[in-house]
Amino acid sequence: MKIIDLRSDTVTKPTQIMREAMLNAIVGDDVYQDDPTVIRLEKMAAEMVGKESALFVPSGTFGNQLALLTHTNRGDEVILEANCHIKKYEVAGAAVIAGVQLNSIEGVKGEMDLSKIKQAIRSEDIHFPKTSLICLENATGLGTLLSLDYMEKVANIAKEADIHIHLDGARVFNAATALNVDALEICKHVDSVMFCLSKGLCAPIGSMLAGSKKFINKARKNRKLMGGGMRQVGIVAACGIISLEKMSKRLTIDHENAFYLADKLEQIPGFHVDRERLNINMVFVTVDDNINFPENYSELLFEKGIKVNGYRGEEMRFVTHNDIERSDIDYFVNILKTII
Ligand code: TLP
Repeated sequence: MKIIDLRSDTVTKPTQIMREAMLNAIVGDDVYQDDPTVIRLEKMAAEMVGKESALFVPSGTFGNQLALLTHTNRGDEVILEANCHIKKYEVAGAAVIAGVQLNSIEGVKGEMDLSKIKQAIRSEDIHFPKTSLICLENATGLGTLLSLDYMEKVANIAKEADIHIHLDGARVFNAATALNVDALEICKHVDSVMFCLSKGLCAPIGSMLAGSKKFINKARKNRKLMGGGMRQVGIVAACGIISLEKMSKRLTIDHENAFYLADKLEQIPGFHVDRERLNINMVFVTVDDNINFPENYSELLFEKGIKVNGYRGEEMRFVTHNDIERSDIDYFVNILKTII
């Protein structure tokens, strides 16, 4: 039975072309910077986001935490949105690895108020930590987008205060697709960007951290410190090249499938899609209290070959990706109707 997995786009399997590329990849020792496939991937990644250099890292979390470690000094303060991945879902890595304090601002749809950012930047005072970084996320994990105009305004604030900006661009190619721009238009407003190859872009492993040559040289050493110096990793980087060349160009299909899924879910009485957060490949749904929604619904769906995250009475998230077709969506919605 085909498993239809709507939990995340992290579940995507490498494509047949990726599997063949892995088999044929020319490799070397990447800690010696000897792996031609990694070198090619890093060059391509840097160009696509308009930065001087890029570095292959094992995961998105690794790339974000490496960026924090490289941009800051211990005891500095970082400004970011309260619901962002770095704050919420990275196991307090910022405290453990970079040793920084997070100053989070509750945003609206992932967007921090500009005046609140300005207020959060510390002045010179014996009591205060130094504000050394602002982190943004685009697309956000809430399914929303930061506009180019907003990003430019944050960049101007940061420039004035001589602070760097790091972008968690785990889904920057989804953001670029939805905003109908090149990823480099988004990334020109930040000093560093992390983006994932292993989500909608289907690589089995890996993310990229990009920035200035100086920043990436420093990050390369910090990557070693964090245990992320990998050896014949061209075997995986070969998939990343296909992610960038090919898979980054097909994300519209996932987005259109998310809209299709949203339309279908809205036809179920008592189901509500958050339309304002329907921009990329994520559909957020709430269900009216009076709907008889079985608590073990994810188990019931799994019996029919569908994987979703467990329902805890709050919002549900369904994510479309390369392994989800329209017929899978039809099947899922029909099964869902039968169990409620
Ligand atoms: N997000 C995962 C979970 O960790 C929540 C998901 O299923 O969406 N930044 C953003 C915005 C992310 O959404 C994620 C993963 C990461 C960073 C971390 O990437 P990985 O999983 O490669 O460490």
